[in-house]
Amino acid sequence: MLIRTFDQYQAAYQHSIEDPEGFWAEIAQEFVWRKPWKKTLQWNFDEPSVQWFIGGKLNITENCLDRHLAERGDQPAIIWEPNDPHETGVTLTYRMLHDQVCRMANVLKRNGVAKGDRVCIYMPMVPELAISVLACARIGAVHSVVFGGFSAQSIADRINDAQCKVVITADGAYRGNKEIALKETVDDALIACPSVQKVIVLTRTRTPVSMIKGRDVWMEQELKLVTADCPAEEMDAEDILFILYTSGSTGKPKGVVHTCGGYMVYTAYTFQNVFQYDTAGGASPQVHFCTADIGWITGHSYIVYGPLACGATTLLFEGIPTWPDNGRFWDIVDKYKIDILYTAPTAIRSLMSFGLEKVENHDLSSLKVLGSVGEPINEEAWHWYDDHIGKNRCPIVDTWWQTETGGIMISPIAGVTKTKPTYATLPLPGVQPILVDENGQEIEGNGVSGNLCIKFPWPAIIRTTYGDHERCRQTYFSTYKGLYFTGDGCLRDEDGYYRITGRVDDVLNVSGHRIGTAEVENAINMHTGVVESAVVGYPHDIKGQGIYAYVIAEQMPEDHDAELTKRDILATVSRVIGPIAKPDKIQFVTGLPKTRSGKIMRRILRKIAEGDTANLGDTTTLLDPGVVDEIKAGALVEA
Ligand code: 6R9
Repeated sequence: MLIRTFDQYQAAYQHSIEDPEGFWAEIAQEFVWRKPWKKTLQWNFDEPSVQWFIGGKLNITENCLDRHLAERGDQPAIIWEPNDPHETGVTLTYRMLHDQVCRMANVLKRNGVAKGDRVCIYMPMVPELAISVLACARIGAVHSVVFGGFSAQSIADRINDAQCKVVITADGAYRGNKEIALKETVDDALIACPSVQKVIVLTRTRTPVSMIKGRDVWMEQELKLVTADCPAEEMDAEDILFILYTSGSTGKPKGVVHTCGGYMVYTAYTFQNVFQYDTAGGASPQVHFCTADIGWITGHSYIVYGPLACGATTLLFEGIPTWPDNGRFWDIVDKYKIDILYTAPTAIRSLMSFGLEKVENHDLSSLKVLGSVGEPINEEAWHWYDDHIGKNRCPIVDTWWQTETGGIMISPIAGVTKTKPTYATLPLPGVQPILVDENGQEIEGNGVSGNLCIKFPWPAIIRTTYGDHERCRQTYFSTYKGLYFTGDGCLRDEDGYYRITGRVDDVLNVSGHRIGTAEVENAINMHTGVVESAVVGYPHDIKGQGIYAYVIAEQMPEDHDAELTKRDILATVSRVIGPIAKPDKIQFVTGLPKTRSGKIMRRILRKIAEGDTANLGDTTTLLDPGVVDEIKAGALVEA
């Protein structure tokens, strides 16, 4: 399954195109199946309906845990580095992790969770988060991890959409020098969540929390009441493994559904190949450090499932890159002799801005592969990463993929594919990208750009959006007939290399976090006195994209303080979605540029937010062209 040379990559790619079923069946055979599958693939992108390894039975935790016990039971599976560098970390060997996952699975059972039930997980980046995720998978419960930065309202929406029966959380979380009250936020959410019967609470910060009789239980006490004996539930390859909510261009976030068999095969295959993880194990196994939060897909696939399915050692970091100082990543790299570092362009740009002092006083010689994910990486950040972190001896894998794709799609294979700054380079075996124009016509040849689609299913493709299959069809499979549409724009250069240029829909990418403009507008519009708003992205040095909001407010009294109102609006957005969605700039306007049919012309607002007012393009279709001059005059753009 491991590709070592470019020739092998080309051969594997060719095989995967000519005989996709044979290609993936061969890889899938390397895993533990309770019952073999009868048919490898059945698909149709119109419904859409995609099934891999049909009839196959397995449990992903047997593949991530049990099957490693004989050979690598004493090898570290998870290394945990706490927020505070002075606190002692935790290393869980495969045997210990297996034991703890089984215990936690029994805690879930004790609390009424059965196969198919949904469990919401809202936790800090502690080992118990990974353990809870795996415990759900062990008993066939469906996990829905919600990132710790989301508001009570966002948690409630997600819990209600999936009708979760149980919530796993902690009293609080540490993030840098801050303490965040997680349980309190969950309590606020649960006022509006009738489906939730039990809340399992881990002690982390030991901040005072309310514990409701009959509903809330302490994880530590529950764990004392169970054994470590928990046989894995037999799952169908197409049973749901998890739901993960992500933003789209319209309305509320959708629950992306991934299933057991295909997701396991694909995350393990891509993990091992892209990062060239050496699974030899032994006395000093390679250490993989993915800096994402498990609340996002990157954490699901490349902290938990992919690495563990390969028997790797994966590092889980609770804190942030800039605390106690901006050398924290480099402290961790040296402390654990990290082999693979997988992070986001926004983190690289942020660390770049502090200069080289904290880089130069570290060794970093253990690093072998560097990865980037989440947003396009700009040339300057790519070179800084290459020069100062990889010292020009570590290949950089710029990995393009999405929550919906489950795993990496377009990326170099470390040390195998020749890299090129800002390019995700070539599709991995099994991935068939195509570029199309607005009419869905394929754009062939090289030196072209268009909208990125995929024309053939891969094992970890989204199966549905939870509870609303039509939405899945609409969003991904209806724009271009017979194709999965990614929402990204893309360029294919003369060498056939792919470069992802960013979203072509109304989805923002702020510090690698996906946020829908409509979601932010809805939140702003909930603020008292706001009549209407329009949100666009603009280039931001560190975050990649910043959020620019144009807001029409009701007539304000003479002595009204606009700055205070802006702060109130930010508080509302924080309350409704979470701090990650707070606009960077708010401009009050008296009107928005609309077409005669009432559609906001975001193109114009985007140009103004970018400071590119000389090229507004055609404004003749506007209902009232005058508003554009007013908005231009008040724009909050630095000269
Ligand atoms: C894994 C993840 C997906 C969106 C995607 C694209 C952007 C991700 C990228 C990239 C350029 C890369 N994106 N990786 N753009 N180069 N290497 O990030 O999933 O949170 O669902 O975001 O992120 O725009 O469509 P998700």
